[in-house]
Amino acid sequence: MEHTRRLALRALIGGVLSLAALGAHAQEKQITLGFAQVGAESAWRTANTVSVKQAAKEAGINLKFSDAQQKQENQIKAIRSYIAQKVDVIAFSPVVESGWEPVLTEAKNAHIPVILTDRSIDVKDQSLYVTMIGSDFMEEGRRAGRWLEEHYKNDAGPINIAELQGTVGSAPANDRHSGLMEIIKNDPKFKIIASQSGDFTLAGGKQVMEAFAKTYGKQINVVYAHNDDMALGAIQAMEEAGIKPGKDVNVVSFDATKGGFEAMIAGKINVDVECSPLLGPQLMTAVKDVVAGKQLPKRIVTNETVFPMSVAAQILPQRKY
Ligand code: GZL
Repeated sequence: MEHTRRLALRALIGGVLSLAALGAHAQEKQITLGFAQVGAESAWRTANTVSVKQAAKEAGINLKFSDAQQKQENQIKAIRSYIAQKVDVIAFSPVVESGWEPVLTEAKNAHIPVILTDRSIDVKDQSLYVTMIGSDFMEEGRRAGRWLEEHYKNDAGPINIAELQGTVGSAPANDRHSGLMEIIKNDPKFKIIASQSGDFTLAGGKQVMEAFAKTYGKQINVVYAHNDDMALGAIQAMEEAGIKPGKDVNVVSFDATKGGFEAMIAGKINVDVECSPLLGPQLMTAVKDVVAGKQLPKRIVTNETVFPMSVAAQILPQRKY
């Protein structure tokens, strides 16, 4: 009897130890993350890519990375490939808000959790993604609108705005426009006399501003550019048309990149609404939490502010992108 009990106890201890070892081994299994990036359209995007890659390395996460050249079909292809490779988690920055249900349903059916970074999507089934990590673009638009209200508070107007929109259908373009409208819609002195997409690129911003300068010339009081790259392109176009950006025309921009700060110091951008691309560390924490089975909030908003040109020279040395 005693001998049997001893054998049973030994087997039990052996089992517990091997389970513990298995558990420990399971925790050591490297996580593989498939990340489908929008493209390389802007300085913001380049900084975002650097942040994701650096953070994956520091977190010991195996990163599979793709660049979609700003085409939704390429992002969908990349996500399908990550599903086929059975990655642990998929993350991406959706180039546009719509058209994601089919491929995200495939990820859900494959039991691969999806994390959104930077831009959001418009889906009925909220279970198609775990969380969205990124800026509140509506609030960014409101901040720009509040700056305009304050800047022109003693000016009866009319204040004519030429808008350089970001990528058509993208969350930042939709919301930076809507956020602005929320603030100025009840103030008749503000009027958007022209609005066209420059697709978040410097070349696009320059091309659109060349056309605006030809058509509207000195009628334009404000250029409202959805990112610094388009603002910098518009500055080139204004100067070629004999318009002084930052003086004849107030330039409002978004991202607060190094290029934006340098243009503010040169007096060519009047205010830059910050939008942080440094999402890598938050993404990797979320990836590890998802794999560990932890609950995540549906929305993780990045903290950011507004920089008027008056503070640009003092702040630039502290900037990380
Ligand atoms: C905003 C991001 C936008 C930036 C642009 O979070 O999606 O895309 O404002 C970038 O510079 O191209």
